[in-house]
Amino acid sequence: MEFALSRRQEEVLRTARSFAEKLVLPKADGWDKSKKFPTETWRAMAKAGLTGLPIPRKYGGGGQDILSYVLAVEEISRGSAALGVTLAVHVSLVSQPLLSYGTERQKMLYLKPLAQGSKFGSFCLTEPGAGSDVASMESKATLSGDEYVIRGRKYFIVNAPMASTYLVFAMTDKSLGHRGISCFIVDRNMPGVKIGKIFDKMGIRSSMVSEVIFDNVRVPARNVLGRPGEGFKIAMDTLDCGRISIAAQAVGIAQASLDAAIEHARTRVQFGKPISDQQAIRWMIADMATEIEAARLLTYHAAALTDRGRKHTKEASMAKLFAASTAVEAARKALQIHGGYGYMTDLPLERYYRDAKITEIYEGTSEIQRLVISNELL
Ligand code: COS
Repeated sequence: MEFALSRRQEEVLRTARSFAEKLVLPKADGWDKSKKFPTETWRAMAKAGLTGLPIPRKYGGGGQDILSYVLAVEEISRGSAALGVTLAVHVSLVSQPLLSYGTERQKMLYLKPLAQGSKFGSFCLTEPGAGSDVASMESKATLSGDEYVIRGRKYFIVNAPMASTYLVFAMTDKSLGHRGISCFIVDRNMPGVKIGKIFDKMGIRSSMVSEVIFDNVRVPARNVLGRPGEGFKIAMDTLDCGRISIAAQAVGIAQASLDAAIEHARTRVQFGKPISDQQAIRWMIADMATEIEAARLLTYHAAALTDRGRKHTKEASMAKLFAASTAVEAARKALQIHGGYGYMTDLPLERYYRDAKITEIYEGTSEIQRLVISNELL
């Protein structure tokens, strides 16, 4: 078993870390407060080759492996979890399925600009009444000549307000249950695509999340991704990879929390000595560091399995489950170590706490991860 990163992976890690330290960390609080997506920084990420890292060069990407991409998501999320999820959704939930299931035409037309970062991608699966229970979706796509007509509403869709390319899941044959779901590539310019409610969120405030309405959108049949009826499988397969990137996001938030806690514990003096001399504080820091390392190893392991073309459903869910609770706990402890200072919005601790919570919810709640893990075991 080899625990070392390759030279290429180390290089990606260095690039992402330096990018995050120079261009993300110092600005993340401002983005959070203004609730505005940092478009300029995204452009700089594209220029640095971070928006298509695991996509082959032929399709505009960086030709790196999934582990390298995971390292980048972790580093970006250490600076801003909102920018981290924007990247994770763009790559894992849109570019990756286009790469795995797309035709050559679809890859050239849709994947390439996404990998180059000139367009945004968005994954339209969740509906107001269909969250964990994907197969209960109500969106419909009806074949009419050589086009499908899509009608439905998608909810809590990350990146939707600024996206140009949507992967949209809809029922093409309700009688077949999950086997009647198909996946479509929908262009923002197609008539009938409308952005609905823009959500105001507890955390990841500078990422854009909205409702998307598909009002009789006519999509050419050649824009079906994979085969008709293959949508549920594509969604599950995509989420297997997406969950690893959310685990990486959670590790990034947890690491940022630990970094802040160590710095504060060393410099804050109470009872005549730094609070890092108090056993209560030392134990919290030791537990945080141990849990973060375990979460990181689970995440890298799931990524490495993906790179080797091995099944990684269980490992991705384990990584996400553990990393998400580690992030929430690390953010809570770091805030506690900061005392009253941690509760104020002058410091980023309360942001870490708010941001960490969503990792236990999106791309499958922690309860769904336990369901997936137990299904795999039993
Ligand atoms: N990869 C490929 N195929 C998979 C799969 C995976 N990881 N997981 C399930 N499948 C297949 C099954 O093999 C089964 O295939 P058949 O058509 O041959 O029967 C089919 O999908 C249905 O599987 P299952 O019966 O387990 O589906 P359920 O409707 O019970 O749903 C869960 C399973 C709950 C795990 C799924 O709906 C899920 O992941 N929900 C959470 C959704 C989510 O993460 N939402 C967030 C949206 S993005 S923010």
